[in-house]
Amino acid sequence: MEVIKYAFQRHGDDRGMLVALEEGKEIPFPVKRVYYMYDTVPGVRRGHHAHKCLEQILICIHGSCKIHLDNGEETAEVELSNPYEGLYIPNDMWREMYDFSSDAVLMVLASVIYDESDYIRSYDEFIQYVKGNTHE
Ligand code: T46
Repeated sequence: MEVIKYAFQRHGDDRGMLVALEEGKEIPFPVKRVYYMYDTVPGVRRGHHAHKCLEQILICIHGSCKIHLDNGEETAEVELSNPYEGLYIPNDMWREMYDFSSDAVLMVLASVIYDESDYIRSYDEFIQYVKGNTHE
């Protein structure tokens, strides 16, 4: 599986660091929504779903966490531990977020507004859905 992880440009000077993200430049989709999670309970695993029509970039702006990706054929584990790194997650990708450090803040840039009907929350349904999409 091709994992798309960005290393955003860092603007550093003697005052510290700054990362700037612009739609159409660093972010390859219109940003319609931003959300973030923090105070994650130790040992918890979040996500456990896929989306039919949603592109996202996950940025762990503080602390660290890991992301499990599954496209129905292959899986990958990705660690996010730098505030200048972004993980791109396309449509049709099962995701789980885990191993959050106690200080983790995971910010997500999303291409569409929140829509519960876009979620596939059953893994079996996800597998059927991606098989259908590839006409196997
Ligand atoms: C995803 C991963 C990376 C909203 O009201 N608006 C929102 O935009 C979002 C994302 C969530 N919510 C509500 C819905 C639930 O009552 O916040 C609550 C927690 O959401 P959820 O259980 O879906 O959170 P995660 O961490 O399992 O998944 C989230 C996103 O939902 C999902 O799209 O890709 O982060």
